[in-house]
Amino acid sequence: MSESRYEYAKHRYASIGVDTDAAINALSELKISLHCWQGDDVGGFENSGSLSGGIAATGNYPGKARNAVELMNDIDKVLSLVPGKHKLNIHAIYAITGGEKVARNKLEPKHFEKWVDFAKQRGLGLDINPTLFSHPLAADSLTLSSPDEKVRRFWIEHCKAMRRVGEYFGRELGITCVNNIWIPDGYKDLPADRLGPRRRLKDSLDEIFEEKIDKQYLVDTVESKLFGIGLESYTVGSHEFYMNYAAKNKLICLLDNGHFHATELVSDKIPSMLLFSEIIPLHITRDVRWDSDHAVLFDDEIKEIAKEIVRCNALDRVYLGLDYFDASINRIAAWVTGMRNVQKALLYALLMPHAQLKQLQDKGDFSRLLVVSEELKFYPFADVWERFCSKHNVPSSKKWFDSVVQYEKDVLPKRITIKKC
Ligand code: RNT
Ligand code: ZN
Repeated sequence: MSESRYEYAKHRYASIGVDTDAAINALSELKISLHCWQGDDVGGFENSGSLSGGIAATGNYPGKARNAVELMNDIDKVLSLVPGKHKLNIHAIYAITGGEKVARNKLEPKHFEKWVDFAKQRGLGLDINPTLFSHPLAADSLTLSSPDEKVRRFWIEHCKAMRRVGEYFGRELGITCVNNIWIPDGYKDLPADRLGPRRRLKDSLDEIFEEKIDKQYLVDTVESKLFGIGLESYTVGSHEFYMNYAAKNKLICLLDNGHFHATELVSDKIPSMLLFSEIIPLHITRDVRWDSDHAVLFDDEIKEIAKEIVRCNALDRVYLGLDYFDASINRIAAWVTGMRNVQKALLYALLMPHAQLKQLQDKGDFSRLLVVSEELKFYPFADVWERFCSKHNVPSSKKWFDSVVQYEKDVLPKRITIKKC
């Protein structure tokens, strides 16, 4: 990109009191947790059958990663096209056990050593999730709230085991690991008892979090949901359940913006949550009519989420993570699009004169607030984005996609036979 375009943009933004260099520097510091599960449609390496738990990856685009080596190669490709240094989000089903079958309640740090090596070599942080779906003991979509004590116990043990894996990630990498618990538990039809399952979930969580782990290494989060496919009438881990549980137990609520009513916006929840919680972790997705898990766009809601983070001065209090799994398009393109769009939204928000806009609101000058906000949309944002990409030596605009197309031609067609990890 020509220097003069950036210089012009810098000048335009400076005229409204915005420092583009400072915005680029602030964005360069922000880590996004890249979800490993976009690479193989939440398959994992257990070969335990199909995805279950009220979630679904739709599409059958060729070339999905079939083992750890392929998934790691794809992640490298993604990281080469995304500016900055980030984190990688791993699910328990991505344990690398060298062919040995290890029950989920018996997983140990050693089963994730290869991920730690991978992260160390690339300067990444790691996050972790227990996997409470796609398993025979979750076949009826009841795990931590199951009335079957054997089933409940298995999942409690699994969650405990994964907290230890998370602690190991934090210790080894010197970057705090976020351990997020999401369960599918719920019912398709109207339940006869809404309290019982929630009471059992509460008891399970109490047990899981009994072991105190240094917050420097591990931060525990709980993720609510509204409904799942086949679980439309009742979700045990609702937002109210987890907000209250987290508040009472000094835990953290994770907000997935695909997990609320269609007109309910996570952007509006952020400032409220920030008043009561030190940290807000996010699963950023695009919900199209339901929790559809489409790749994130540079759309109004993602911009609004970014604005709230920036204007609440909470860049260091919000953990950004992606969560979608689109199998209908090139999976690497889906990954990169989402990562870059989150960064674009943050840059967009960093390039706004928030103090002035707040003043207009407080003065009641809503005409000017409206006009200035609309004018801002035509500032040369794209030139600042190009500068950010070139600073981090990653291709800007459509050039990154050319390189994905090349990778698709060179690498993906070889993935025809089943290989073991
Ligand atoms: C499901 C939740 C959950 C999962 C991942 C794979 O609705 O959003 O976060 O998507 O754990
Ligand atoms: Zn999620």
